[in-house]
Amino acid sequence: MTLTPTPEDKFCFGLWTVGWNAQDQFGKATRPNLDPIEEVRKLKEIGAWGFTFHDNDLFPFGDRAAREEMIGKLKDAIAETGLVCEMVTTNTFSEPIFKDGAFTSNDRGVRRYGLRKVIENIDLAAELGAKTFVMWGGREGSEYDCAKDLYAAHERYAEGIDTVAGYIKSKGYDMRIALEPKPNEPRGNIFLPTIGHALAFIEKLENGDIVGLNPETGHEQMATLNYTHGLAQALWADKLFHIDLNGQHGPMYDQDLVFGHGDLISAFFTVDLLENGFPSRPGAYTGARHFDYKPSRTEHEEGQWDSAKANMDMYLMLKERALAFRADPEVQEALAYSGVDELAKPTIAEGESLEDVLADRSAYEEFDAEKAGERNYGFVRLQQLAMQHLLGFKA
Ligand code: GLT
Ligand code: MN
Ligand code: MN
Repeated sequence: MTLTPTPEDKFCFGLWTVGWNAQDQFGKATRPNLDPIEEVRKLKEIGAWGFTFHDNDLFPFGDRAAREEMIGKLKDAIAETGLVCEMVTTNTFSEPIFKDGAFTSNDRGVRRYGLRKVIENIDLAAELGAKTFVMWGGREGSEYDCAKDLYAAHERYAEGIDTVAGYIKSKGYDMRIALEPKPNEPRGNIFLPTIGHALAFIEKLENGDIVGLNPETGHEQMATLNYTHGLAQALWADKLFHIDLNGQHGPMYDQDLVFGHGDLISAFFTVDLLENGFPSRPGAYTGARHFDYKPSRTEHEEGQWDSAKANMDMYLMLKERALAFRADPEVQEALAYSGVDELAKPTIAEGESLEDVLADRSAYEEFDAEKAGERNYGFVRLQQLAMQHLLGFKA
C-alpha cells in the first residue's frame, strides 16, 4: 500500500511545528533554528499541500525591516513551490507584554497594542490569500480568580474578536476567524477552555457569522473530552472552520505528539468523521487537514522531518482503515442491527403534531417498555469490528 500524500488530502503544517528547535521549559534547544523559507520548501518536498504561520514565526517581534524582507521572500517561496498559505495566526503569547493576555489583559494599553498587532496580521493574511485566521488565546486567562473581573474579561474578549471580525468585513476580505480552545497551559486557566465554551461565546458576538472554531485534538483531551464528539457538535453548528490534529495521552500537559501517536482509537474515529462524515450527512468536513504537533525533543533534523511525514502517514493509514470499515457489508449489517440509521429519523414524524403523539396510545400506554429495555444494541460487536479494521485483521 502506498501512502503518498496528494494536494487533495489538503495536508498542511504550521511553521512553528516542523520548525520547533525543541527548547522547552527545562532545557535548551536540541536542534538548530531553521530558516522559515527553507521550511516551506521542505514541506513541499515531503508532499504537503499548504503551510500556516504566526507573524513571529516569520520575523522577530518588532523588527519592521525584517518583516518587509521576509514577507517578500515568503511570497517568492509560495510562487516557487505552489504551496498554499491557507491560514495565518498571530503570536500574542510569547512576548512579556502579553503575559496577562492581549484582549483580556488588565492593562488597556496592552489590549490596544494587541488589537493593532492582530489587525496588522489580518492584512498580511489577506495579502497572502489565507482564508482562515486562527486566534488561540493562550495567555487569555489567569492563575488566580481574584486577579480578573471575570465578567469584564468576557466583555473585552468579545469586544476584541468582534472588532477584528468587523474589520475583516469592512475590508471585504474572504476570510473567517477560527477560535482555538484550550483549558490551561500556559495560563493556569484559559478563557474559552473547550469547544462548547467557544460555541456559546460566538453566539453572543455581533459578527459571529464569520467566527468559528479551530479545535485541537490534544486540547480537548486535556479537558478529558472526546475530540470527535466536539468536532461533531462544531459541524452541527456549522462552525468547524479549521482543525489542529495531533496526538495526546489523556489529561496531562499538552503533548503535541504526532497525530495518532496518542489515543489511536480516538484518532481512528476522528479520521472516520473527517473522511466519511456522518451516516446522515456524508462529507460533512471539507477543510484543511492541519497538523499542530511538535517533533519530539529527542529527534534531530532527520527525525524532525520523519515526524512531519509520520503525521500524513498516520492520517492516510487511518483513512484507508476508516473507508474499509464503512464499506464492509458485515459492518453495514451491524450498524443496521444497532439502529445507527434510526437516529436520523425525526422522533415526531413530518405532519405529526405533539397532540398526535400524546394521543398515540402505542407510543406510551401500550408501548412495551419492558421489551424495549431488553433490546441488545450490539455496540460492542460494532466496536470490535472497528478494532479489527483498525488493526488490519479485516480487509
Ligand atoms: C501554540 C499553541 C497551538 C496553537 C498555535 C496557534 S500557537 O503553538 O500551542 O495550539 O494552535 O496560535
Ligand atoms: Mn493548536
Ligand atoms: Mn497543543
